[in-house]
Amino acid sequence: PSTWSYSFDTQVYKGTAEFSTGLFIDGNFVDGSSGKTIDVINPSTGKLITKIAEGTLDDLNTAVRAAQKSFDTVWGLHMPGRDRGVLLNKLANLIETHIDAVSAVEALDNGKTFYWAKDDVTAVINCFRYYAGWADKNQGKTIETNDDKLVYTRHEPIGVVGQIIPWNFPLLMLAWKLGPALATGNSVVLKPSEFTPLSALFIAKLIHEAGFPPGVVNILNGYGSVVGQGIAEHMDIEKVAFTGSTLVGRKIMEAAAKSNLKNVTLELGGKSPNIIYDDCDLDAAIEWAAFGIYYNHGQTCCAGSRIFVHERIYDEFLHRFTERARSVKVGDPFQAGNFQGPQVSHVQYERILGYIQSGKEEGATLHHGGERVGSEGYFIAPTIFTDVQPHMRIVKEEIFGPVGVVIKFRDEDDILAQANDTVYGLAAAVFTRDINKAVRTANALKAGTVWVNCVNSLHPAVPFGGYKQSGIGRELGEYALANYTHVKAVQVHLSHFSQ
Ligand code: TXE
Repeated sequence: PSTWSYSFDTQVYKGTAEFSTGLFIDGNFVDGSSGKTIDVINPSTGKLITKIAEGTLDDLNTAVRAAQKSFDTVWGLHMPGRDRGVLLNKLANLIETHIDAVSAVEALDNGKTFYWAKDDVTAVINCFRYYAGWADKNQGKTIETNDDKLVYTRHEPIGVVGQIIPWNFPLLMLAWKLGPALATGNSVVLKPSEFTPLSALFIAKLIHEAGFPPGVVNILNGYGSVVGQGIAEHMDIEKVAFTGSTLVGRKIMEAAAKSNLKNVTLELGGKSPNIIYDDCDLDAAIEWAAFGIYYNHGQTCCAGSRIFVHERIYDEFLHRFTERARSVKVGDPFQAGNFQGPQVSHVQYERILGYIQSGKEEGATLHHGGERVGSEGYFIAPTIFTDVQPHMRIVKEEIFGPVGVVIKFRDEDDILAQANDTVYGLAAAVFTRDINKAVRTANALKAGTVWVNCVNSLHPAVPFGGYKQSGIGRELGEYALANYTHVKAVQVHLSHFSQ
């Protein structure tokens, strides 16, 4: 397979990245069986960066066989957890050694700024180290029943697991998936998004260098409708973990049900409320609200896209929040000081502009932004809508762009009804100085995460996932280990026959 080599000569990073553009199967980079390729586009310019191998169903079968073989012979129950932990730590160290080059590749391919890409890669390293620590600590229990019985549980790896990840946090989602799966001894076939395949190939090279046995991690680029769907339908894949749209999440669950009833975990969309009470620290709340919706260009599943403000401070908030939105620097991801780069792809760019158009047509007020920035690439101005109604698409649907709606509320009852009026339930945030009100509100919100006086705060030890149509299961923390293990109960009868 071809090698891609790229010299970055930017204000924030100068250096070279080099890795294969093939499929990473059974410990080697190989060409795809069809010989076809996928174009990788730079979202800052709309121009081609390189081409990578496109995986097929044949390639998927080869990868699954390699994964199964590694699981049956050298991984799974054949390698002690301690040694798996050593490998995960080695991988984390290698990523740390190459942190600037990895971050630059992520920024180039995804469009997030180099600064924030490096923040992601730091979180990737922390995630692998966190799960390295779990590798020899995920133990079963002994359970008291009768005196003539010894009963215990074992937490056994599931086997070959499929993982399908999106483009908004290409590497972070890879780490959230691989970390717990490998710590618990599963072999993996992972499919990155066809929009952001490059950084995963870089990590595949480092996985090889770290010394993971061949077949334990297979990274297969390809289209969702082919390789992704193939993973969900595969009879020899025992579990599928997915992060992406709710639409595709449904397809995956359906495919799992129709094939081998594989275990499914899903992390899907959101329309998270940010609740700003009138007794909050307003300066801080404005900063957090802007971070909530404009961070990662709004392409965050937990983005605080519905900003609810108490009627007493609504006017002041809106005025100052608009100033804040105006000050967000949009532009070249490799220029220091820029906060927001381009949206990831032309499809997403069009989709977001479509939502902005729908907001105007449905009668909302486009209060700020709403237009393209510059004349090339997929840049969109930080945008604010006001005067919205609950039925409008910009209030109900996930836009996945830098578009927030600001909505008034009267009191606690009113805000809880409005905040929970959504099919999603991924995250929520509350801003107040009153601890009782904060906890009361947090308890009443139907969301997998509630942030108090902050937003978008993530930590590898803290579980993350959704209520309602935002998903099934929890990633991160100790909770994620359960996604990747079977619990086996062993009952040992200690005396002679008795019933
Ligand atoms: O996602 P897809 P898209 C939301 C967000 C965004 C919308 C569309 O609202 O605007 O989804 O984005 C793979 N079987 N999120 O269309 O298609 C695909 O190749 C199996 C929220 O890009 O869901 C990619 O690897 N897999 C989200 C992955 O699914 C399939 C992150 C995600 O892409 C498949 C991304 C199929 N039939 C988008 N079809 C979040 N929760 O963070 C596609 N894929």
